[in-house]
Amino acid sequence: MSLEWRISRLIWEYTAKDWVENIIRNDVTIVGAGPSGLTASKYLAEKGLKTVIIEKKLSFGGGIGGGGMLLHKVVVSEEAKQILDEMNIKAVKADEGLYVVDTCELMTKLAYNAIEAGAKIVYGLQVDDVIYRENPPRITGVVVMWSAIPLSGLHVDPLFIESKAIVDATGHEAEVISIVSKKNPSLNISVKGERSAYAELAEKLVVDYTGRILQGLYATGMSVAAIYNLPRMGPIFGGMLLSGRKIAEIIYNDIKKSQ
Ligand code: 48F
Repeated sequence: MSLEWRISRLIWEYTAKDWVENIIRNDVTIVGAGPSGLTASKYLAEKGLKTVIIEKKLSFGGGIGGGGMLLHKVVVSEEAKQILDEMNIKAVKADEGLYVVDTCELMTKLAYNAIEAGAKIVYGLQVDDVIYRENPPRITGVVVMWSAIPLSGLHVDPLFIESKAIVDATGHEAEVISIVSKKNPSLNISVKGERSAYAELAEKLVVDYTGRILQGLYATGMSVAAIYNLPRMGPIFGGMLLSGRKIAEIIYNDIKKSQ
């Protein structure tokens, strides 16, 4: 057998096995591998929940990589220092209540900790709809497509992933909740868009408002700001990490209660 044939066979076989055993039915699907989604996935996976992150790009980290205006440092507030410590992310105390973190270290270690805890990140896959059920209204999964397909202009039907919980961690556009809101007007869910910058207030409110949107559907990170018209905070990331940890706790408790 040629090496070419063996390479192809192994990739098809092992990808198919992973999809069937771990991906198309899981406990939690997190949409978006930014700071909030990665943090949530670590805390969910370490509680033993089968957690899958769907990321439309071919990289993790979301907005972390851009730092502050492409400068390779971001700021993290004191309140999130415990999360940095738990993930062994180096942080310099640089001002009252503020730490400075290297962008590449932050995104790499968030992803490392998520994967070490057992979460799976799948790249190049885009969520473009959800699975919806009535009585009571609830979201039971997501509809996915390779992100290259919409770019190609080809008409291709998508596939489905079933989950007990879906998390919109898509950032400033709140892509998943926007789709739910547009396609299901009877649910009365609206995405108001975020407000102008007010960093101090934004850091607190994004955590306060993090939570469940509908049975089976949750929001974390900047998608929370987009849904509730909260202010933006710029390149300070404590709120993102705390929001991710909070949504993991809420989902874990909801799943435990439903068992
Ligand atoms: O934007 P992003 O980093 O979201 P976040 O976790 O963090 C926001 C901060 O980075 C920053 C900020 C606060 O400090 O203002 O901007 O809320 O990461 C979102 C990820 O979701 C992916 C996208 O490529 C990015 O990596 N994403 C967005 N829509 C989809 C998606 C989709 N429909 N399907 C799959 N992935």
